[in-house]
Amino acid sequence: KINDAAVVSTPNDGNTSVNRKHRLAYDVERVVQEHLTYVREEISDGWDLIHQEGEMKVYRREVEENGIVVDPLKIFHSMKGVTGHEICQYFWDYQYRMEWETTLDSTKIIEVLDPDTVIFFQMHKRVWPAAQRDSCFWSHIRCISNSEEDQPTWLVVNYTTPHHLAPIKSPHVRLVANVALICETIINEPPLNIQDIKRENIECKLTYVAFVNPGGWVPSAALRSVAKREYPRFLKRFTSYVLEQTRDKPILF
Ligand code: 14H
Repeated sequence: KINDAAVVSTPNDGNTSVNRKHRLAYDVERVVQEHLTYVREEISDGWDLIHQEGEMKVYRREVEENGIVVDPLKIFHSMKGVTGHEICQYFWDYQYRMEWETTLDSTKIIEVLDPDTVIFFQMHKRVWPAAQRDSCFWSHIRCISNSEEDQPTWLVVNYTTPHHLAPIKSPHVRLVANVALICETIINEPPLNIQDIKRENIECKLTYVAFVNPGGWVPSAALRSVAKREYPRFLKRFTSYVLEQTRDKPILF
């Protein structure tokens, strides 16, 4: 049977994404728009800079809900040599995931909703003194053109959803997450001809935001110290992986 969603949708075509009518299309649209609205928000009172390394700045706001740590996290980073499209593609595409993820035991796609939206089921490593966590979330990649001259913004959103193929089974606890990676590409000293752009002329400004609820009680201090260590480690490892993978490949704008 031909997949209707795949036939009618036009992958990565920018601002016209509600032409794909899978059951989560409106959910995806709502969450994407929310991230786009807040991405430019300045760091204000209540956000602590918890890690800084080169261009990377990791901020966190301490928040608890019913005694459970749900600290929002924001990372700003800037790197030379890769485009936003490349960063987002490597983050979204499941075939590379286990090469840069160090906090997962497994990852699998349990449903393809359209060419840009899939549902993942992942088993996380047990890194804190608590039950092992799993997650089930839709993952959507999108390109948004802002103007004719500027490079488009690329983003990936991962957002928890229930799924009949991923029932919650004790002793595992389900993480609840709303995570976005948003990338802008800047061309420094643009040559007249687009074909002459070299990797040294390109720069990517990325924002990573994570709202993760551990889904059950975890000792606050342990969770905060794991988060403080693991988020910067993830971003460093992931970005150097993308640099290494793309170095000798043609630039993907
Ligand atoms: O964003 C990251 N990874 C993606 C791709 O695997 C999945 C992620 C996600 C997480 C949880 C639920 C759904 C989706 O978006 C990189 C994540 C790095 C995580 C660092 C470890 C943080 C430890 C604190 C977690 C608190 C939960 C007890």
